[in-house]
Amino acid sequence: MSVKNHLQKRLSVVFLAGSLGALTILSAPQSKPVMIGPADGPEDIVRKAAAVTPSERQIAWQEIEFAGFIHFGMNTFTNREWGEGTEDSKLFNPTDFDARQWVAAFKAAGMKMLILTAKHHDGFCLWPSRYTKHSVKNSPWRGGKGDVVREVADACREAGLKLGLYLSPWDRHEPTYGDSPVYNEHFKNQLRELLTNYGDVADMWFDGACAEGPNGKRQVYDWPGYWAVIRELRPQATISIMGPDVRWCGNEAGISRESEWSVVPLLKPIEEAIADSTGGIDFQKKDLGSRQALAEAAKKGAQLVWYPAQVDTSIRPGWFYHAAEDTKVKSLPHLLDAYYGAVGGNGLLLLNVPPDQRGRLHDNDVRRLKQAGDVLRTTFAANLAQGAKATASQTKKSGSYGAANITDADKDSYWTADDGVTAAAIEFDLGTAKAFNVAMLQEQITAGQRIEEFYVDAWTGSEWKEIARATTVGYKRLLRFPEVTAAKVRVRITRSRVCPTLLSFGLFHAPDVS
Ligand code: FUL
Repeated sequence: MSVKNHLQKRLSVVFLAGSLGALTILSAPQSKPVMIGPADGPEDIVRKAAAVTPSERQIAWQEIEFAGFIHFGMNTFTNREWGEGTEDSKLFNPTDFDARQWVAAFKAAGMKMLILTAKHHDGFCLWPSRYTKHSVKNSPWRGGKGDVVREVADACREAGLKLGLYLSPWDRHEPTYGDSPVYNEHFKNQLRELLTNYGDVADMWFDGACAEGPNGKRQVYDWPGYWAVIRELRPQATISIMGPDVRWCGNEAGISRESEWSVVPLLKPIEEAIADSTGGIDFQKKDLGSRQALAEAAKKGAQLVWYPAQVDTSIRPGWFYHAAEDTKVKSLPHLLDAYYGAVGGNGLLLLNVPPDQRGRLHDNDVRRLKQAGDVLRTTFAANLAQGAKATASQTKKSGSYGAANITDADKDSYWTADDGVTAAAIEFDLGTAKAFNVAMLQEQITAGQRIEEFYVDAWTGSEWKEIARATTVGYKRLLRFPEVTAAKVRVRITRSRVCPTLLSFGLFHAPDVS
């Protein structure tokens, strides 16, 4: 399979019009889908879209913001991206393995989770699985007694980083692959090992690559069965990409959409949609969740689900380590662009940094991670709008939804307007003139995603001047602009699906890195 075909495989989670059954497999606390159909008018559709809210596990996932990906395994030693599955286990032999070094470098970047390729497509397992010989237990590393998953899990726990695991369903080594029910059991067994023996696992990450096994038959994955194992053993874990909690953003280049809606329409229940590979919604589409996209889906009958975007990209051209790419580590501005686009665009940034044959991250990558972390820490150390006096043009009359909630230190209190009010302005009086070049908005996503268009203006002393504008906000929107000095700033929300909410507003000063 070419890389392109393979990518298409990953992204061809596509949806045909079909039965709209309930998500029986998914036990609480699962975000509830809301149905839309041809009888719904445009206002019904947006009202229903605004009523879709995230599950607890999706909120916890979103708060991670920035995570690190580790591609490490047989390919590291064969200098490949995709192994055949026929490689000798003895080739796996890191000379100076140090999971703590990975974790320290990720922490220095400000990442809060590490996702490890426990098994890539070649089938080599980084833990001593009982269910295959093709693993660390038959390698010379640590005399066959080593366990990469254990050392990484321990290092993450010590450092307070969440652990996620990538387990490739496509297994080019496993003889039962293609004998669908047998392989599905094998895969579930491996999942059980990973989810019971290593403490907490915050995310399971599945790629969709699929092929024929040695018997010449194409493997049919039992996605609902895999998910059920995860829900049973780690109910708080999210299931990413080929899963119901987190979707792929649609590219591997670290590029985010201008308008990233977490509520998207599916034309089938998600377990059918994931299993399907023919026609329908394509996650590479530019527009997944606008009013127009929703109206199109409603014509066919669809369910609206909370399905936020993950932006996965590598710090180098490849996912695995290749010495030839030591000089091709992404620049600091490039990484910051990916961060602002993803984390500041209602997504999560999953940045891959591959360890080398020593089992350590290369100095060039470590240095870059630290630089990125230093810049982000400096930028976000002080919110210049914290404590600013906030006044809204309209506030919901019943309850405690005042604009002061936006700039207070309380993480949960928020401002909202009365039902039916879909445009509003909030003024922030900073007290004294302050210089800033980054603005941050957050909606209260527990109440859904609502804002469709807004402007940020600064008071020049005699008039309001627009300094930034954007469409969606969702969990977080970050906007960069040339430095502005002002004592008063205003957010004008000009379009919202239903009355808007604002959880938080921030102004920051980012150092120049060009
Ligand atoms: C892809 C895989 O084929 C790549 O090797 C890599 O693991 C990437 C994150 O997902 O689909």
